[in-house]
Amino acid sequence: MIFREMINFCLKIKIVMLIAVLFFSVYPKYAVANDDTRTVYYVNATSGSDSNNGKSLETPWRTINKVNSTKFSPGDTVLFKCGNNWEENLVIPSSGTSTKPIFFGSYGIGDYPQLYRVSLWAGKKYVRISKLNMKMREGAALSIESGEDIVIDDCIIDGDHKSYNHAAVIYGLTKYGWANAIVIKNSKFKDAGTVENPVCNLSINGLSHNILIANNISYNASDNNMQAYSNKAETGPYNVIFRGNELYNSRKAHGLEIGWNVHNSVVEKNRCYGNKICGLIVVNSHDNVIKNNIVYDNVEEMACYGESYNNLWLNNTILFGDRTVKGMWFRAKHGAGNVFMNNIVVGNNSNFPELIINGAEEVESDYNCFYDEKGTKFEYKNLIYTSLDSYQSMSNQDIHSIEKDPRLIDEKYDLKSNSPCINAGITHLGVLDDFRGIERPQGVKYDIGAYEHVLKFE
Ligand SMILES: [Ca+2]
Ligand SMILES: [Ca+2]
Repeated sequence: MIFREMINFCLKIKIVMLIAVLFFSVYPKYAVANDDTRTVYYVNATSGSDSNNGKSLETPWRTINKVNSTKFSPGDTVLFKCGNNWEENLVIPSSGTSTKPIFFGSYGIGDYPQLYRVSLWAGKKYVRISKLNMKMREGAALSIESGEDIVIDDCIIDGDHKSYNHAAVIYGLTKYGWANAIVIKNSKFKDAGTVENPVCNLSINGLSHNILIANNISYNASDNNMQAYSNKAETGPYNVIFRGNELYNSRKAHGLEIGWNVHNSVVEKNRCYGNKICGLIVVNSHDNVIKNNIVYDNVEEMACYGESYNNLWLNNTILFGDRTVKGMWFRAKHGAGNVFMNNIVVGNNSNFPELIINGAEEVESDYNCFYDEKGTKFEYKNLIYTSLDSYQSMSNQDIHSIEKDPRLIDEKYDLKSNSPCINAGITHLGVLDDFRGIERPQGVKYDIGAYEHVLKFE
């Protein structure tokens, strides 16, 4: 008992440290140049001319080639006409400064300006890009190479069913340093690759850190919708946050893969559904927190593979759909420090297990709610148990967990006011709020699942 408390204490210290790291990271402040010295350039594919000065709506440039070959000053703004199409790549030619980023966006009304690849190569800094539609051609639709302080906001990143590369890539090159302080938010990723040559909608590769991927929608990638990945431990992405994204219908792989040498990262408040394999998977990665996600109707809902350790799986809501054959699956070679707590797993078939812990017996699983009206199933050390009671007594796991209908509100996955998950979780410093951002705990204790029930006085 004392040993377990010590582990919990160490975990808490670790979480506090992890949170401190995240808070003190420097993310871009979304500043947009707004002073009198900036120059605004306009680009119009139908009425423009590259012999114009580009500096007014009446005298726009015509081609992206003109943009690529111009040296911009900090604070400058380049706007492309909505509804226009360019069969040209945009190669961001200049960096801004910390107080005067360079801005690329659109003007007028209509569909976002459509262009081919947008590339930030060789460590561009202080760049803001919004309201552009980037299409994959001969390479990624969006490439960020060793950049710093870059914000992509409200863009469309279109894989266009091509497999030249992932639709969007973030990576570092030793020559130019780590990709650092990169934000992609409020954007739509879609249609990367073919099933014969699967690629991802977004891949965050080696030498990347302080990356925030927030409130995006990603669907129809042929491989993973999104992933963070490195083939070397020393270049593994860290301090990557996937927050509030909706990831669905990967055609061949997972919704989100934290795969290979990713560490000290956070996956929270995402919805992952209808993906070909897992909704959310962690492979050969460590010291990550996976919390407040809603994962449903994937073939395997959530999984932990390979040499993965010290990952916290907290307050997730996992629901089987018609295609689902596994709920939470720990198949780690070394499971030490993997904690599975405050999660809801609802099955729909007596043949399929809600929880599997095989080859990863150091996993600590407790304070969860399991339910399947057709029959729960637990697999532990390759033995099958068909009730929580028998699994508990043989494994000494999930001692405080419950086997009850969590009473979820349809479609919202919030808890009904008579849910047994209310105040049935354990206090965990790794989770300070819920799926919606409501502070935990409400009432006397933490709830189980992605939602913290709020008492209403009506
Ligand atoms: Ca079941
Ligand atoms: Ca509560």
